Amino acid sequence: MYGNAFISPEEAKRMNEQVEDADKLAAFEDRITRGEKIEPGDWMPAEYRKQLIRMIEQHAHSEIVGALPEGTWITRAPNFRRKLALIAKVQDEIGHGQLLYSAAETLGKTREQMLNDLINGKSKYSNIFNYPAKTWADIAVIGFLVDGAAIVNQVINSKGSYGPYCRALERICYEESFHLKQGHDNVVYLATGTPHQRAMLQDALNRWYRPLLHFFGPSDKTSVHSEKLMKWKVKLASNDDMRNQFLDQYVPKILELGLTFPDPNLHKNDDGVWEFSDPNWDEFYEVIKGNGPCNAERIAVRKYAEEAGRWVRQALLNPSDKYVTPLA
Ligand code: FAQ
Repeated sequence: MYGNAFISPEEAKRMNEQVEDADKLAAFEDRITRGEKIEPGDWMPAEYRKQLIRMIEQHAHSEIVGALPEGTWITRAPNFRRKLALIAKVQDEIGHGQLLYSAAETLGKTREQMLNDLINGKSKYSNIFNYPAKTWADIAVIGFLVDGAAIVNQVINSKGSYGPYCRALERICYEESFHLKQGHDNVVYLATGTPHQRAMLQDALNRWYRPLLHFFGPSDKTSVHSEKLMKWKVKLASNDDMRNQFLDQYVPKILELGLTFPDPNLHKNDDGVWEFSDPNWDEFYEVIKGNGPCNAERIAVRKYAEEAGRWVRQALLNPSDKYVTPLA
């Protein structure tokens, strides 16, 4: 399926093979300095295209895999109102994946290629969705803090240089703000509930703290792509700056509920920068390599969805095909 792509994969390959012209590169960088948006048919360096595909594709995968930990709680939501809200949120996350795959397609990689790379383990997706949602309090923490972290990152990225990605992010951020409200409501409810509910929430916070620090990527000293991405205004803040903004906004909100973070060294220094204990970066690299607690399970679910949905895609593409049959 080739949906909204403006550039075919063949065209993108041809454009990448062109010798990079110094004048074109200078004109491109001038446009970025002036704050203009780059659009799909515009000339762009092959490396810019490659980086954007990598980043938007990873983001799209994160949305559809990110729906899985929460999705497992739809049948176990504690009441009808919470269930309705969770169903709507999970549906939104899948919709964000759709928007982002469409944005990545404009750069010349098809959705099929992206989904194949996801299920074959070639593409990455956010570390944070490789941890289990063990209790209902995990759903509260995901809704408040994972969505909160995603908003910090996405609001910043939405001011970037590539038009289709920024427009997708603007829409996504509106919806994420709603997710945040339901997550906050859920956190406050549990924090002000019975001792058991508070303990369950504290336990969830303890488990999500380190993956949340990892969420913004490795420190600026070890980040691989930041320099290039910031030069081309794909990223407008470094990983450490985004992490700091997140801690600035959310640590006080958790502390004011009388909850804690499992890190005695977490504090803001005199320069306004948050300091924390080493969040175990080895664990981060293992998780993004595919060795986290739930990587295999998440990919297995995506593989199943691809296989079980194949007949639907075939039926949509070839409605007259008599031989299209659902999986048994
Ligand atoms: N997870 O050089 P850098 C959401 C990789 S959406 C996994 O610093 P960069 C919504 C990175 O790819 C969440 N891998 O990378 C939701 C690279 O490896 P590579 C996703 C990570 O790109 C909420 C290597 O480490 N958001 O949550 C991670 O400059 C609730 C070196 O790193 C986005 O994707 C990570 N956390 O900066 C859904 C936003 N961090 O590719 C459901 C767009 C780094 O060379 C429920 N992305 N790596 O093999 C970005 O802003 C950037 O890509 C960063 C990383 C900031 C994530």
